[in-house]
Amino acid sequence: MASLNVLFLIVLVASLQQITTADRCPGRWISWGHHCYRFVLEQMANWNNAEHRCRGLGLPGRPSHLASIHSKEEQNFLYEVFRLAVREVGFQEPRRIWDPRLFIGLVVRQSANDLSWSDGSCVDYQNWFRGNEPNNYPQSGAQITDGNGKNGHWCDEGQLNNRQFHYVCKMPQR
Ligand SMILES: [Ca+2]
Repeated sequence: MASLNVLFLIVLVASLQQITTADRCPGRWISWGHHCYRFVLEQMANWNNAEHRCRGLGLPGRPSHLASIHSKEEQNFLYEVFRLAVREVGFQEPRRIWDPRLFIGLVVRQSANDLSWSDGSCVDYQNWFRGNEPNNYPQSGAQITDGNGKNGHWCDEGQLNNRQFHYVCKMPQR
């Protein structure tokens, strides 16, 4: 039931924002800008497996990866959907409800300045939590975070095959 509630919420958010999902995105994907986004809140995975599962959701000519973020507007959209899912529906992760996280496609390679998105796009926007993030490289995956006053800012966790979180995939619209 939890995943059904989450799905209902995403559809509700999409309709509230007057987002059209009719043609350009498959079911369970939300259209925003020129891309489709799939919030995977019904399961968790480590960063490597999340990226692998996102790739498996792609369509011919429309590669899917963990989401890359290139503007404050795109960040706000992703965080708003995640925030509503966490606070309004209730999460299936009670032990970490205070600090829910959503994997995105950013990897911190060898240093805080050595960043890459899994979809190969350029790193032209960052939204790290103030102070000391990222701080778990090398080879750490970034998450959108909600708890502890983080308000959607990004944190990293090492390593890519370790911690499991929910995640969000992104692919081009048709
Ligand atoms: Ca960190």
